[in-house]
Amino acid sequence: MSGGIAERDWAEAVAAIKAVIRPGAQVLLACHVNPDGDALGSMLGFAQGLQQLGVTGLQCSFPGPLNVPEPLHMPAMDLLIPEEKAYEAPDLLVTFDAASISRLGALARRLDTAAMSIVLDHHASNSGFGKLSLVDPDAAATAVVAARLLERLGVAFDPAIAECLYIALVTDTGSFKFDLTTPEVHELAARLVGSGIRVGEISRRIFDTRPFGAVKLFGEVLGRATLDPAAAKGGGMVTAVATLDDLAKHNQPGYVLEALIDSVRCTAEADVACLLKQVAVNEWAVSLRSKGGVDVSAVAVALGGGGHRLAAGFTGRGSAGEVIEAVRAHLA
Ligand SMILES: [Mn+2]
Repeated sequence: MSGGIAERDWAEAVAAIKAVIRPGAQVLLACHVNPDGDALGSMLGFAQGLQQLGVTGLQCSFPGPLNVPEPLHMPAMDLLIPEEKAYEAPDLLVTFDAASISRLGALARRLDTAAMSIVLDHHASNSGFGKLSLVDPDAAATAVVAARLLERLGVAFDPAIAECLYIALVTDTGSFKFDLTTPEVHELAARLVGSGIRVGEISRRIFDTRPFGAVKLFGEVLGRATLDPAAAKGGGMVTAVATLDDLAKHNQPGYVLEALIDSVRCTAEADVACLLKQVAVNEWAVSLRSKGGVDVSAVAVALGGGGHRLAAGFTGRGSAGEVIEAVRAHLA
């Protein structure tokens, strides 16, 4: 279970963590801005594993306001502290699911001040910005890497740890449907489920619960979706645009749109799906998906973002039409 990560790197990570199992040690865990299930779940699962080992002075944080969307509420959220309160110079910093320094916002400064830093991630585009980087692009989730390290440390998956890691795994694998859903993923899931967590309840909460206003909102945004069969070298691209006005009209918070890409990307006639979620005037959070014909992370990286071959994103600036045209041009 080395997963492409060198044995000496695992050993160094284990040693770095054992070194902070002592009173007074300051340990800061950080995940990326606007955390998703994997970022938050791998971080909070790992945090509880460290607590089980006897690590005490533990903080968890991410950049920006500490708002966690309700579907992602999970155990150990009481460990979350705002970025301003994070240790200035922790003994150990561990980052989760952050593909680049910019994804850590102001917390990135701790990479310079921390005595030791470990980067846990699975993005191929990760540049390895920590003193030690455990990055496995073949891992379905950062939680897979985090779980390997916890198991090497001898941590037992209790239900609270398991729930966090399971949420990370189930969200990043699209409920065990995506390409990187390996036997190892299912074996890890089996160990997590074996702790006694309730997978039906977790899945309902995360994937199958949505306010009626969001159902109507989805219908409206999907009703305006457009199909461009010539885009992506003839593979086809489907595009949908959700504006702040759409959210306001249906009185919905932005996070309800996270699930919308799944309804867009199922379009049979398009290899590429592109969803624009308005953040501000002329600013869009753009999600890209491919069924395999195109490496959308290359497009996202070219436009200032990042991600995986089949799922990536970037921040688009300009009108919706301009942003879509930029994506089209990079797919041509
Ligand atoms: Mn991830």
